[in-house]
Amino acid sequence: MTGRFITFEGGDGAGKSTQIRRLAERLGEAGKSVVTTREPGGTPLAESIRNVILSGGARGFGAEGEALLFGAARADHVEKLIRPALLAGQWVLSDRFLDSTHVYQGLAGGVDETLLAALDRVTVGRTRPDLTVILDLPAELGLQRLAARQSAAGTAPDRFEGDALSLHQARRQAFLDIAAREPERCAVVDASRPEDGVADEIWRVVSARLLHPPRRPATRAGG
Ligand code: T5A
Repeated sequence: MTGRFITFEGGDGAGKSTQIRRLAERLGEAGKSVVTTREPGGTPLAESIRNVILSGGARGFGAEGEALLFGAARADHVEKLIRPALLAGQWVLSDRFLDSTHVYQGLAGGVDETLLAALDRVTVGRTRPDLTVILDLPAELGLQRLAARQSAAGTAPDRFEGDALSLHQARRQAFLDIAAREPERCAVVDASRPEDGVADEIWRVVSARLLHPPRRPATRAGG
């Protein structure tokens, strides 16, 4: 695969959609062909599963059943959109991916990690992110931003946004734990700052890790 795969993760209202838009613009100016997408969703089938889950219609299945639905949506998304785009050399920016399932359904939702790891193998195989940007901010601030957006648009919180503050806080910590375990893949960015500062830091991370990575010292054959 010649393209690059970047996922954005973090709590509700952290600014993922906003920052994906900003990064897509900058990568486009740098001459890259970019595809932006989201989870759950990204294909017609996965978008229909999104509607069922986020409306709360699948709540009765429990966290395990919801994890299977997220997995089914993801398998379609990877097969029909993400993998073909990467094979065509495009940069794919996804609003959420595997880590969201591990945090929302796993660490904070109680679904067994062994089951989730098996689901990952079936749904995405070796199509894993080159970089995951974790937008970190206090849960209260993310919820305030969402409340402001919802009151302006006249919409209501979805299936997960309406959860207790303590659960949102546990999710924030769970994303930070993933970043601590996988520092080579993940970069934590302070998302409590104004939009421009967050965008600049993400650009620095993408430039350093993917656009202009440091050259590895040449190894001598033989010796
Ligand atoms: N989920 C998802 C699971 O449980 N398991 C899974 O496997 C997956 C894939 C998805 C839900 O599903 C759950 C997680 C989610 O709860 P969603 O609607 O896609 O639902 O929800 P989010 O991914 O959380 O997206 P949101 O739109 O809610 O938040 P974003 O994208 O993080 O934030 P954004 O950019 O829309 O910004 C929110 C508001 O803040 C403002 C924006 O203008 C906007 O109004 N804003 C800022 N304000 C001040 N300073 C900044 N720096 C700002 N950045 C943005």
